[in-house]
This record gives sequence, structure tokens and C-alpha cells, in this order.
Amino acid sequence: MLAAFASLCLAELLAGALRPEASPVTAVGGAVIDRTPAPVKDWAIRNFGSNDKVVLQLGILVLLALFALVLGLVCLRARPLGAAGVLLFGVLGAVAAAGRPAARGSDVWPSVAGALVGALVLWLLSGMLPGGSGRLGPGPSGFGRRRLLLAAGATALVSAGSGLAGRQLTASRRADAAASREAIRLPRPASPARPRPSGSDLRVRGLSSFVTPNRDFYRVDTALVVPRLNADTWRLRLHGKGVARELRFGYADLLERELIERDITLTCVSNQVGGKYAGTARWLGVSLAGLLREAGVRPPAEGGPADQLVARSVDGMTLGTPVDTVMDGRDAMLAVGMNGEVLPFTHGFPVRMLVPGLYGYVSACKWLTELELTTFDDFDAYWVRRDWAREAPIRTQSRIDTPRPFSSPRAGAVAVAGVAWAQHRGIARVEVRVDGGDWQPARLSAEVGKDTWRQWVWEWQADSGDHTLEVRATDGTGATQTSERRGTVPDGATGWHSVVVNVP
Ligand SMILES: Nc1nc2c(c(=O)[nH]1)N[C@H]1C(S)=C(S)[C@@H](COP(=O)(O)O)O[C@H]1N2
Ligand SMILES: [Mo]
Repeated sequence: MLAAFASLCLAELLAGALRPEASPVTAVGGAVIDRTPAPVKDWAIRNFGSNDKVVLQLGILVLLALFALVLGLVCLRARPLGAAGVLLFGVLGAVAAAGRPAARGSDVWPSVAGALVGALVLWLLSGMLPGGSGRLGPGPSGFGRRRLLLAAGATALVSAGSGLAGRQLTASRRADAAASREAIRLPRPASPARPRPSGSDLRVRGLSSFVTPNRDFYRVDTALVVPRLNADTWRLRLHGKGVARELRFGYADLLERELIERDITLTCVSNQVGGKYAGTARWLGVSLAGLLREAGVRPPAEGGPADQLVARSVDGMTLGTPVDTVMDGRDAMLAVGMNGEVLPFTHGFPVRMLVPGLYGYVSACKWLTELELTTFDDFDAYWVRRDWAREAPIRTQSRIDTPRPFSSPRAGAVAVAGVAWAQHRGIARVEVRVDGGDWQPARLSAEVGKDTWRQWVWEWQADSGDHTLEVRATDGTGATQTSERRGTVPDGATGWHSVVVNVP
């Protein structure tokens, strides 16, 4: 265990000095995420939410500890075999690190050096056991025991120190990135968001606010270490099929362009019926269609050769979006601001993509570094290679926020309220029913736009007993949400949200 600890601590120190992504735990975790089948990913998001990554890293550490114990026992019988086992783990870490999509050659060093040190520590410490290498004897002599304890203690101290130093290096790097982000002043939009009409937020107790504050906004991504780019060195390249003029620009160039500001609701395809992976923000950014036009791109509808726009992020994630959708007049954008703030690191600083009406995994690339025009025939993006659909427009959904499931509202007037979304089609109607009775029209919040959700409220005269509340929405095209219950894979969950309450 001590050898494993020493190994990980040294690796952390080197990763802190090189880059945090090179840490073996992070690299192996990333490799595990990439190989996680859709149902397991779904299950993890459902059960652990945004803590799924913490759970994964803890799981890796627990597994490592178990293997360390096993290797320790092996070492008591065959010292070289135990040490070789440690080296094998180093190879595993190095292979994982080198195989990350955005890997650099130097990323293998923390794993390699950590394993060498771990093997050495195991070799030396086990050599201090009575008999030099063999089985535990009746107990080391007083002198031998003291020597062993001293060596073990020194190893533990030095390891802990280097591990902490590694974390410190990473922390100071993060502080640098944070300072560069805080120095940014966003310009005013040339095209501001339309003022929200009064009544766009119903302000019912227990109901999600119309705008989701940044700190409450859901986060879904595969990044174990949140990328912390520096806006000064950030570059974006737009190239590929049918691009007449390749574009390359930096953050300052982007801010010099005309900025648009829009209220848009973002939704994750992994959102279960009734789930909370949806949020609304006021985004500030540059029109993506405008950029594509500037590069000479024509949509397929106008005879352009590329039907897919592939966005790449600094961590190697790829997301593919239909070019027709991006250029059909909706407010697809490269966003730099979120709710009056510079884009937070967790939501893609410095620049992310957004396309109203499409699920995040086919449109909302965070930590964006490259845009490539290609075809759906030629390229499958990250989640498409993992069972998810190529194209994924957002399905109409409605959610009951209050009363909470299994709560006990008092008999009499109860405000049943929630949100409903069908981005880019808009929400036309929301209905509620109790215990399978007649559908009752809910009152909708004033519409902000067809790219945002709407709140709804319905006053229920509750009598005592167990009751089931159900909700369904109708979008702007007149289509009502299907009752058919389907899971999130491959292109979004369907079905009505229902909540059971007990009125005492
Ligand atoms: N680089 C990168 N961008 C990404 C993802 C990711 O894993 N990596 N996840 C996507 C998914 S699945 C969703 S739903 C949205 C979520 O954006 P948010 O975390 O800002 O809410 O980001 C998208 N953009
Ligand atoms: Mo998502």
C-alpha cells in the first residue's frame, strides 16, 4: 500500500509540473469514461449526477488499493514478481495517458516515473523484512523493526509531501487561468436579447426560476479535469469541405465581432423524464452562421458539399451538428458569456458552441478549438460511436417541479407547477391531470421565445388521499408529447412526467 501511495504521489507531483491531464488516475479515468457503454453512462449520470467523476476516481483508487494489497502478498512470496506487478500498473497508466485524444508525448512520464519509484519502494521495503525477501518470520529483531518503521515512515512523509506539492502546482496553475479569465471585460452586444415580458417568471414557490443561475446550471461532460484554457493563447480554426476561406482567430478577434445576446434553454439527451439536465441562460456570443458564411460555406440545401459541422474541444471531444440546422436562421452561436458573466470554466471557457433546438451532445461543444466541415458519411462524432443518434433535435418535455414526489401538501388549493420545453418549436400548451382524470389547461408564463422553456402553473383543489399528478405539453407545431415511455438512448427520453403525493 505504501509503495502504491509513493507511486501515485510522485506521479501527481510530475503531473502538477507537466499538466494535470497526465496524472495516471485522471488518464485511466478518462479512458474508462470513453469505453463506458451508453447504458452505464446513463446509469452513472442518473445516480451520481455531476458527482459521477468523483465516484469514478474514488473507484479507481479503491481498485488500486486492492491490487496493491494483492501485489504486496505476492511480493512476500516472490519479490521480483511483486515489483514487476507495480511496473505493469505504470505501463497501464502510461498507455492510458498516451491514448487520450489530446495527449502529448510527455504525458507518459508521471505514470512511468511513479511506477519505477513504486517498484523500488516495494523492493526495498520488502527487502527489510526478516529473511530479506522471503516469508514473514517470527518478527523482525528490534533493530530491524526500527529500521523498517523508519524507512516506511520516511517514504510516507516524502510521498505525502510530493503529492501535496503536485496538487499545489496544479492549484497555482488554476489560479493563473482564473486570473486571466477575471481580467476579461465583455463588450456590449450589437444585438441585445429582447427584454423579457412581464410574467415570464411566475415565481411560484418550488418552481425552477426562468433563468438558471450559473452556479445551479447542470454540467454534463467527460472531462475529469476541467480544462482551464488561457484566453490569450486560445485559437480557433474553421476549415474543411466547401470552405473557400479558412478562418483562424483568437479570443480578442472574436470579441471584436458583432455580438448577439439570446435567451436559450440547453438540454442534455441523458435527461430522464422529470430530470434536471436542462437550464436556461442569457448567452452572449458570435453568430455561427455568420462565421460560416464568411468562410464561404454554403449549406447542403444550397448545394454545399458538407452536411456535418464537427466541433473539437481541447480535450479531444468531438460533436457533430447538421450544417443545415446551423444555417437555417436560428441563433446558433459561439458563446463567450453566460448570464452577464464571462463563460465559466465548467461551461466551456473561453468559447463554446450553442445551437438552439439540439441536444447538447450534437451541438454545444465546450472548450472549443476547432470547427471542421465534413459529411455524416465521413465522420462519426464521439457519442455517435457510442450508440447515440447522429441527429438529435430536442424532444418536447414537461416537468412537475412542485409538489415534490411523495410530499404531503395540505388539502385545499395547491399550486402544481413546473417547466416545459420544446426548443425552436416553442411551447403552446401544457395540461395537467389528476389520477387519470380529464386534462386541465395550465397557465403558462409569458413566452420569452421559442428557444426557451416556459413555466406553467395549475391550481389544484386537493382532497385527502394518494394522488398521481401527470403533465404533458404541446409544442408550437401543435404536436403533443407522446405518452410512450422510452429511455434516453439513442435520442432522448419520451413519456409524461408523473408525481405521486399524499394529501393528509
Ligand atoms: N468538450 C465537451 N463539450 C461538451 C460535452 C463534453 O463532454 N465535452 N458534453 C456535451 C453535453 S452531452 C451537454 S448536455 C452539454 C452540457 O453543457 P453544460 O455542462 O454547460 O450544461 O455540453 C456538451 N458539450
Ligand atoms: Mo448531454
